[in-house]
Amino acid sequence: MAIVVIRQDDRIDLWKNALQNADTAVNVYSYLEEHPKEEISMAVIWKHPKGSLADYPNLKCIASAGAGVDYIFEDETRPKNIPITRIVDPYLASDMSEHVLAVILAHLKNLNQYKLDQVSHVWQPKQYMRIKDVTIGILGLGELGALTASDLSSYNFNVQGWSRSKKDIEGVQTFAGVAEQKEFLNATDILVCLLPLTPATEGILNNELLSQLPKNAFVINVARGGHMVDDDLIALLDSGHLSGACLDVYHTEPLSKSHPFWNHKKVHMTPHYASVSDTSSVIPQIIENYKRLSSGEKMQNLVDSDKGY
Ligand code: NDP
Ligand code: OXD
Repeated sequence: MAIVVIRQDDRIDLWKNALQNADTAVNVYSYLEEHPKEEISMAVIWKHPKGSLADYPNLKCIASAGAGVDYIFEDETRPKNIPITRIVDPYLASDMSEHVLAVILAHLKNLNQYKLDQVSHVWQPKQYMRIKDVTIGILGLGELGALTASDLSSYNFNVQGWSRSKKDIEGVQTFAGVAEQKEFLNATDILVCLLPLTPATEGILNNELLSQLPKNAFVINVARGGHMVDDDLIALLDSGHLSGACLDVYHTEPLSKSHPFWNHKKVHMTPHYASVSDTSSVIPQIIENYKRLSSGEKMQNLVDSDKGY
């Protein structure tokens, strides 16, 4: 049994070495080096080249190096009927919560506009908003959404959240399912998307949904680009229905240089870096799962393949 690390970014050696250092008894390979493919039982992957998982005849587990697993289900050639695990980690959740807080405060206090004004040498004081007057609505109350919601509540924001099944989070008003979505949206000043990307949530941030937000609402998408219908967002920003959007994720990453988001004054962008798996924190859970896989025990942080998250 052995582990292969498959990812196309410059963190592949970091991941391989971190796994190896965590347990020197385990054989860990990068998919870019010569390695015995029939020995591989676990693939630790992040946005792998489609088709690459099919190279391993004895693969028993696909371990996502991030929280999201949409890119795995998108690979039709992946081995089906083997478990998929994902990352659930306190730093991944708290980093996301901190990112969302930073974006919200920058919006309330007009910091993005002041930066643009500075570049143009414009002195133009603007009305700011107070935390107590703002209602944040979070789509998705899972590992990241639930912490973000309760952290924002502890800062005295009015916070509400929407998920598939009903939740009970102190200080947060919760809504569930399609039947309660409208009430949730109508009262949301700042919408934060923290849903997984699945067939049920693809394109959910469309004209129909975003139009149900009050005029001047602000949208934050830190989940996946596939949730957003880009043209609908731009139309609602241009019509003045939405006051702005802050995006961390895009349909294609990196975003193409010609995409209209780059030059849109109401769109603020970060490069899919809201919250990133920290190897020192997440490697132990992957090694623990590898040991459980080797001994036939149930692994942690399993993905429900029927739900797709
Ligand atoms: P979880 O699986 O823990 O939570 C998902 C939440 O979404 C759950 O509350 C779930 O409801 C809800 N949900 C799923 N489908 C639906 C639906 N059809 N209708 C309503 N609610 C739904 O995910 P995480 O919190 O760990 O992560 C969320 C996403 O964040 C990831 O999938 C990833 O795409 C993104 N992410 C982005 C990062 C970045 O840097 N930008 C970093 C890390 C993650 P229920 O609880 O009822 O099942
Ligand atoms: C993740 C991500 O899903 O980084 O972990 O987007």
